Amino acid sequence: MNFTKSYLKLYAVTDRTWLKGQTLAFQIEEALKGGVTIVQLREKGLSTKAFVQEALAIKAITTRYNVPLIINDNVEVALLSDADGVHLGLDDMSVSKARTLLGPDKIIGASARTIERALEAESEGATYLGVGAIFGTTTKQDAKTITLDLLHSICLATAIPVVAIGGINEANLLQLKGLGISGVAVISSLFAKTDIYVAAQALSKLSQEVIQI
Ligand code: TZP
Ligand code: MG
Repeated sequence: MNFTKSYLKLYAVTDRTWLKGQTLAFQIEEALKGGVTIVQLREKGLSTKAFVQEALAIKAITTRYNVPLIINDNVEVALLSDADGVHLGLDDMSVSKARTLLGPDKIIGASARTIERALEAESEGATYLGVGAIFGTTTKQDAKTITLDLLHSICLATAIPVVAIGGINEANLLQLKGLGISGVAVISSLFAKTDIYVAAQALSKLSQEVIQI
């Protein structure tokens, strides 16, 4: 996979809270049909073995759509499943260590909510930044919001692409226009919906309006 920032346009992060009796594989394929451009497997309770098995199954789907698969938090799972990359929060492995383990070609996303952290992650070899929470969210209990001004400043300060995350939905997405972001990441405004395919289509159209090419 040859990464370009266009892969970040509509970033789907999975959440078993919203399975509603469906499988994750089904939900992810609906999202992909609707226009999702990158998928992150976010699993907080699985063993390494189960996480790897799931990643291998989902990778077979994302590969058919030429969409990168990112593993949340866990570099070991990313290596064992040959996923396209990882996303690391502030409590996870350092970006520099992950870069050493994963090599130059894998995607490494890093969470940042200050300019200092953004620049540090960039210098350690991050591929992109996840910045938020932008709007109020109940999906991540400890997520504090940052201002749109700070999001804009981080985009200006760094050379790597920025994905906005946190509380983003069809009603507020266009507020992100002109800030310099390369994509929007969503959980509940996609996976909590009854029709994930339709939700992805709508979010995809709106994302096109706000991203900086
Ligand atoms: N990181 C910052 S906010 C957030 C994460 C993982 C949750 C985003 O979920 P939602 O449902 O799109 O607000
Ligand atoms: Mg994390």
